[in-house]
Amino acid sequence: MKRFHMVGRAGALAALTLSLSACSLFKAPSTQAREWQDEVIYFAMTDRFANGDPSNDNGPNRDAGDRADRTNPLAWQGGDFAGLKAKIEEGYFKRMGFTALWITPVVLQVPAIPVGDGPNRGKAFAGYHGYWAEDFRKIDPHLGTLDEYRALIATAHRNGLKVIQDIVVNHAGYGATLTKTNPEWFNTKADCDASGNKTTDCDLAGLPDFKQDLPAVTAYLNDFVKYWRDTTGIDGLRIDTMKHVPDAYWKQFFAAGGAGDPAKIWSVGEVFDGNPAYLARFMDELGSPSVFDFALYFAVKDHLSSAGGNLDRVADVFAQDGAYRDPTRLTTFVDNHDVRRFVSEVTERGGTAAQAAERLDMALSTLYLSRGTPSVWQGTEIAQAGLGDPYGNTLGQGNREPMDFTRLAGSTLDERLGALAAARSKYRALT
Ligand SMILES: [Ca+2]
Ligand SMILES: [Ca+2]
Repeated sequence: MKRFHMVGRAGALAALTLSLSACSLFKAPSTQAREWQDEVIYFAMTDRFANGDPSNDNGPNRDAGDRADRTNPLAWQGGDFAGLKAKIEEGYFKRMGFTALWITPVVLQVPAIPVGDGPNRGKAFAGYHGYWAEDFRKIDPHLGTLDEYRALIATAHRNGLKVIQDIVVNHAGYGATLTKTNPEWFNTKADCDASGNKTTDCDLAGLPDFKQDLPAVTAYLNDFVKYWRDTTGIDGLRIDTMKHVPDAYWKQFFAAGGAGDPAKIWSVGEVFDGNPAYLARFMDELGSPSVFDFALYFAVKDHLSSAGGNLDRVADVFAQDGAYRDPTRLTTFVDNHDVRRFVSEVTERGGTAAQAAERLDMALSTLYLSRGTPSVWQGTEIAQAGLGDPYGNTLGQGNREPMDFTRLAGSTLDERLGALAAARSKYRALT
């Protein structure tokens, strides 16, 4: 019990979770290999992590929007596979106890579009994040080459790191060539209006929305996932916008022999919803090995970020673990690239920067000493602030600022992450 005394209230939550998890496991043992519950994931946005090769900063040089521009938070910044590989070789992830690396999508992006409103109006808005595919089977040259991607994966494996590739099967990028060669593959406004399921059949932010129910589309999407799965050595998939894709697609995707067959590859889905019963459906009915624990995220964000929070609300999330056949399969997080960073949740509630770092430490302790696989967004180790998507923020204010490694010297969170990972590894019950 010593470990619980060490971490105070977070430990008490962990103890509660453990007892609930144990009940669930007894009720219905998981057939999923346990190994992913023992991983600790670091999430890097490749373009904003480390620039190992300045020669690729301007990508395919199609137009000005392809050029790296550090004065524009919506432009490419220069980070690449070479930068990630160098950091692995330097022991950066290992030192903090990470065992898996999730990177943003690697595929070729559509050209930049002009920003129509907000503080960055008139600037180029590029696919630096990777979620705007032009070609689902090509590497974006800003990040490097296919050979460099393979070298990154091989280096990761040599250094005890699994690699998780981010994929999108919900949509293509704005004006992607596929929308011209195969326009019938995408939902129209009329399809959206007529649909009984707006969540799956309407576009997100105007992005071309695939009709996964068409057999040709199902096959196309499955095939590109199998291509990456079977030819690069990746260990896992992070699946974007999962709730915006019809259930029938996921059922065949996760079935035996499917592109996401859990016997062949682990995956974690982004289901942006705070209701455990809704999240559970994607694992227990549709077959996803894991989903992100948005329920815990919302509680941690609202109740660990200020002295006025109510810890009961965090405990309430664990109390609903019975919604899942196996809650240990959830992937937990305190923030990510789509939400305000936890540090800014604290400061926006009136906390100081020092209090924000302390509260972040507490939030991470809660995660690491609870069920689920922790995932940590780049910048956490330096208590990076960030108000939200850079689209609506000026340079320096958003949640996807390039990593500033010089700030590690002034941070204790990198050591703390290492200590927490060591505790999880030593006391298996914590996972
Ligand atoms: Ca570069
Ligand atoms: Ca959709």
